[in-house]
Amino acid sequence: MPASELHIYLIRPTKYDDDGYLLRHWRGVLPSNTLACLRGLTEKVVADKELGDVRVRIFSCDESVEAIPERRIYRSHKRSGVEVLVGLVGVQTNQAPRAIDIALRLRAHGVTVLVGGFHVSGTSCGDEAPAEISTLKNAGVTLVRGEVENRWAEILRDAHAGNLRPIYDFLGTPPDLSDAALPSPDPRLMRKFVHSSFVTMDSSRGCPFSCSFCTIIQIQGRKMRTREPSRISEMISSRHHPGGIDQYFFTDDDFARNPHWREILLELIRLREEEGKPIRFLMQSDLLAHKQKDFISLARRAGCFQVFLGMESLDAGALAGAGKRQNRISEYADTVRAWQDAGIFVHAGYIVGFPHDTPDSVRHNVRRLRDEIGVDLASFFLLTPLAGSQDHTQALAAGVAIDADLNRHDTFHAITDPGAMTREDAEAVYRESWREFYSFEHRRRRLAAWPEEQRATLLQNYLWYGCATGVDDFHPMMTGFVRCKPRRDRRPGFPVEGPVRHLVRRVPEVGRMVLGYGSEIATAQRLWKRAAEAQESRGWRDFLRHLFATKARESGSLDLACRER
Ligand code: B12
Ligand code: SF4
Repeated sequence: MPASELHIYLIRPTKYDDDGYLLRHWRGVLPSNTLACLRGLTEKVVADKELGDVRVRIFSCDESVEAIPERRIYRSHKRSGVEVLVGLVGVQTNQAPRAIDIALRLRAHGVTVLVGGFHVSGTSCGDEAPAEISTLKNAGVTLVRGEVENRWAEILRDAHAGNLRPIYDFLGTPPDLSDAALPSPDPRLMRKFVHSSFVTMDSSRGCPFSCSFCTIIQIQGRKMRTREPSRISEMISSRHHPGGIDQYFFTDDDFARNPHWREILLELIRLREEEGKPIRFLMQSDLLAHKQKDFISLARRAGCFQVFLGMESLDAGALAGAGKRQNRISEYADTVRAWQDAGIFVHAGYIVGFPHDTPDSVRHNVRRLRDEIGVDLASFFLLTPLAGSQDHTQALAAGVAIDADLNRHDTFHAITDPGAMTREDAEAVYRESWREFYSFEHRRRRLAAWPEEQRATLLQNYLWYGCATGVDDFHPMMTGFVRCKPRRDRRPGFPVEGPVRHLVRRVPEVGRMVLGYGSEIATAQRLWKRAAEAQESRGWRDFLRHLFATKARESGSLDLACRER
């Protein structure tokens, strides 16, 4: 007889570091949108009574900031009348090894496990499936490929009836998103992030372009699918309250290609200007967006404070080779200026390791990105043939030697020998790129270009990026603050150290971390002072006031940047 209670655990696995320890922090920075999406979908299934009278409990866990409640899962699993289902969500390729280890542990206790996300979606799950997928299949784990909007109820019904299929494959038939359940961030989890009032939201999915290194187009498609603008503003409006949510990360890969961008921005402007809700957000956009009439000005009025632009390279051959034809290097500087003039920071995505890149050409171009193009922030990625991308298919077909350890497929490790460089050269110049770009002088110059409110936000970003790359030695998008290393939960193949030995390892590490943070904070203090000298001088106490103010700071006003140039 089917159970009368269903306990659904939605877990975002983390990844391992090179020493086999979990990558976990006391506080995270960027929350998982996939986790919030699955939670929203599950809540809707329950609200619509799609599972009849079954009592459903939902628990979400982000392993990058907390431990998986394994004991609680096993206890629920043993209770009669309770069915437990664990969904490992948003599993990217670099998280696949960790996801497999969790799945096998849970399966050994007989718990029902499902795995979804970009790795499963981007990898063949049929007879020719690679080893990691076969391991999951053989262990009785259910694999879910593609998006589950409008399909989650069906899967949950199958689970409840004990009829889960080994694979649900929705790839190639992406769902309509117009009225789909909205992401629902868990308030308990939000408190584990530095900005507890900051959440994610995807207003559209898909991308019309065709870059060869990108997985998105193969999985979410090239046709844009979008949520109804009214639903987005309804949600933002209802969530926004003192102590609630006021900062958003629109995770759309290209917000400018959302056919409803104008309506969404106008709705946000109405919320800000008529209802006095000081919403702020950051978004991703393409390099042509500034040519869309009103796009930048409306984005700014709607509360956009940072835009992420996928510049990828300053080598025209690299862009052409990767099929990124929409990027025109000769226009980069003007594009950046257009955003900055509107009062929006520009954050460039930049890839190291294209076939023609050499250590010298990378160094040269990173300096150009910093000095000529003048972006405020940059995130560097090593070119990686990620599962689901055209580059991956081609590399497999060409027999390219790819590092078999998926944990390293995180764009922070070189997993092939990129063109003119060895893996070691590529990793060395990659790490140098972070240091070169974030020179003291560049940060000072960019900070001085912004008024105090925005300067504080930019300095927070510099602190986070400095701590991630300089102290943790990880990509900022994977890190948070204060690294934790649970002793017992180590990657299979690495020994679990005894308490004393672990202490001997951790004490100097923690010491170095404290000193590292201290040095980053001291640099931030100097930067603040030096940047402020160019303008009306304000003290360090003002910076701290801004730093620890988690609520929106701009109270609806549009303080346009005064610039140094
Ligand atoms: C926002 C984002 C982030 C955020 C948050 C992550 C998140 N998942 O929300 C942050 C900044 C943390 C991040 C970091 C990174 N990211 Co990222 N990120 C994205 C982005 C732009 C949007 C994610 C999103 O919200 N998608 C919408 C959700 C709803 O789609 P989804 O995840 O596929 O989930 C749906 C289905 O897959 C399915 N599903 C998923 N899980 C499950 C589980 C179950 C049980 C079921 C039933 C269904 C199911 O249902 C969901 C709803 O339909 C994607 C690109 C994209 N368009 O998705 C890249 C993307 C996921 N990221 C990517 C990468 C490479 C990274 C980084 C390695 C980059 C870096 N060097 O730092 C790090 C890794 C961090 C880590 N170890 O966790 C790659 C992953 C490719 C791959 N094969 O691994 C992507 C695809 C972009 C790309 N370059 O191709 N990322
Ligand atoms: S890299 Fe960006 S622009 Fe290129 S296809 Fe992917 S999402 Fe679109």
